[in-house]
Amino acid sequence: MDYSLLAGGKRLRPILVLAAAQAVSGSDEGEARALPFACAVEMIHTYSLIHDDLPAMDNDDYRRGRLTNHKVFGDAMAILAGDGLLTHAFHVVTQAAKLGVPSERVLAVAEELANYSGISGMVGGQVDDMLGEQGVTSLRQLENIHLHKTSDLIAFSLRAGGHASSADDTQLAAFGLFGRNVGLAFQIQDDILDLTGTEAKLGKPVKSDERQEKVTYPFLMGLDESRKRVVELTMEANETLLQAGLAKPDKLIAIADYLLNRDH
Ligand code: GRG
Repeated sequence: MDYSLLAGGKRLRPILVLAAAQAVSGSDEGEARALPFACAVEMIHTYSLIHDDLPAMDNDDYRRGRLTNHKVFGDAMAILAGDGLLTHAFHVVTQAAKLGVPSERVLAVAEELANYSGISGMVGGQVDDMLGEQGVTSLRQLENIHLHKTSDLIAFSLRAGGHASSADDTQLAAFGLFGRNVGLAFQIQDDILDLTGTEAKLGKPVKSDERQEKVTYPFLMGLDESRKRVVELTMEANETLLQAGLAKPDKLIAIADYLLNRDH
């Protein structure tokens, strides 16, 4: 569990939890109360990466700059490390009550964590992805997979931060929408960087019939349209936040802009 959890990674989801808590409360105190939710979402994210890397799924050898969990500890221990992180995340969520988060908010976060990461969220998205691996042909199908695989956990992160600072329903809804759009933009940007990285290595454009077997946004929309979509989604996300009556949305907006301009 420690090997993968402490391997690094961008920590995007926990950072979003803390920034959302601060956006509502306008103070660092909001961030401190949200810390258990931030840790819990990173545990869920890390478990999903460990399981996704297994031979029965994506069969990857490297993750976060080091050998994947199963390459070092074997498949059985990697499955158990994922299971352990998934279960422990819910324990960690409950600890927020000891930091002063009202118990009805802790309960709401536990319920949302189960929904956003579970069968109607991230796990459901992974199932659709695996079942449709050869058959994804439309943008709508692709978008639906990424809304669950990627956006749901990001939307959860924002809403959890909001709950820690007792956000109202309008603010929670705005966080959900911001997370949806930023998550989608993040995924499209990932696909763009994958393709442009490959092209840079090859020193020539990759033709559509030579592209990787996976259907991606640039594959379906082309590079220029994909880049435009990332900008549109980010602008829409930021607009949503500015209308939600937040005390201090600056950090969240800066994160969305940073993701828009990232090159790795
Ligand atoms: C196995 C239940 C189960 C789910 C797997 C997260 C996932 C679902 C699969 C990993 C593959 C993938 C590309 C998913 C899309 C989400 C995504 C972009 C994950 C990588 O997140 P980053 O870039 O990773 O935030 P770091 O390492 O920086 O935390």
